[in-house]
Amino acid sequence: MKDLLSIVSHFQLQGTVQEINPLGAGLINDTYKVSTLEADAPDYVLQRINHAIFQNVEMLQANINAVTTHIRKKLEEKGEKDIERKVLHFFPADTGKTYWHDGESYWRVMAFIPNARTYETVNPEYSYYAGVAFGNFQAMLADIPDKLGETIPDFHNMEFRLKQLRDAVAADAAGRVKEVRYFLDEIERRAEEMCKAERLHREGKLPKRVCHCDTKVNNMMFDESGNVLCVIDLDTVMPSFVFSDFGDFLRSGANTGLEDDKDLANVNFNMEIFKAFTKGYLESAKSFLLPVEIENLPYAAALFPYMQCVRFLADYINGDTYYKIQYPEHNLVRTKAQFKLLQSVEEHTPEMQKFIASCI
Ligand code: GN1
Ligand code: MG
Repeated sequence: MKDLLSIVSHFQLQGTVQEINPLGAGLINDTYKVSTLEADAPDYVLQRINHAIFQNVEMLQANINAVTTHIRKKLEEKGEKDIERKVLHFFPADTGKTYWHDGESYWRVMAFIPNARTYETVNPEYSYYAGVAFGNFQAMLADIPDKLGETIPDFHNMEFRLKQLRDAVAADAAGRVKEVRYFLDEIERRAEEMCKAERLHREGKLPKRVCHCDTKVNNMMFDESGNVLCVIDLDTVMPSFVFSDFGDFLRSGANTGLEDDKDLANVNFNMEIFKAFTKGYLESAKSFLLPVEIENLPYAAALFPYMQCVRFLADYINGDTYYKIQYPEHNLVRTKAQFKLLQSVEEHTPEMQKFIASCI
């Protein structure tokens, strides 16, 4: 606490810090809530940026600054009220930058959004709102004047993720390859089909747009009555295929089980959630989506459980160097759950295609 207090003291904040407690369930950064004593002083969120993963903090914060500034401007133009709860607000440190380097770690502070919450699971009604919100998020960023950098190069590039997995298999650093052969074979069987987006892009048929790239349900804030306030966790906002945001939401939101469910019978793809989310997303994104993007939304729904399966498995094989784990087999359990989800998505492909056709 004392160390955290001294870190907070480098930021230009109002009020006296009363306590600092862990917040949220992210797998990458460490997040804390900073509560202030005075009723009229806001509370804050303090985050230690995972510098091993986000190696270019300057670019990271420049991207976030560009995105939040642009969204704030859009909200003002629309005459929205309560803008402070609808877009993240980062505070400068005494260096003038929106991060502070303590010699080892990088830290940043944003306003805590009051009377708002995140969910780990959502019902169809909330999924519909989430669909509208992520579509709006992409629409608002369609004309951002700044050129955003790739904060994690090749983040959602499926060819690159497969290469990482293959490299991990070749090195077999933790001696785990022999126990995961089944999953490696299942992954390879689908590899060509799953790299379709990269191919379409090379052929000039599929554009990159500014996307959020981490649209897990728990990266969205809702107010007391269930309205979406804003999208959080902006570290991975970068140019990508729209499939990123569509697919990654469903990967978490439409999973009837947990991302790391040990009981695979719990894990299935919930078509009610799919339909509600897709309806909302198409309502707000239809105006800018190309036919090739709309046609491939069922592919996107499969791509993200697949990609996450590849990423969790690569991390397991590497000896758990990327994701936070709670027990030694955690990444393998996650791999299995994502693979089960993928199989369920695959079974629902014709139904998804039919539903999308009915929306447009
Ligand atoms: C990570 O930071 P968090 O927990 O929201 C990861 C995502 C994965 C997700 C899996 C920078 O997101 O890409 O989909 O875990 N973020 C990064 O739960 O790798
Ligand atoms: Mg998060």
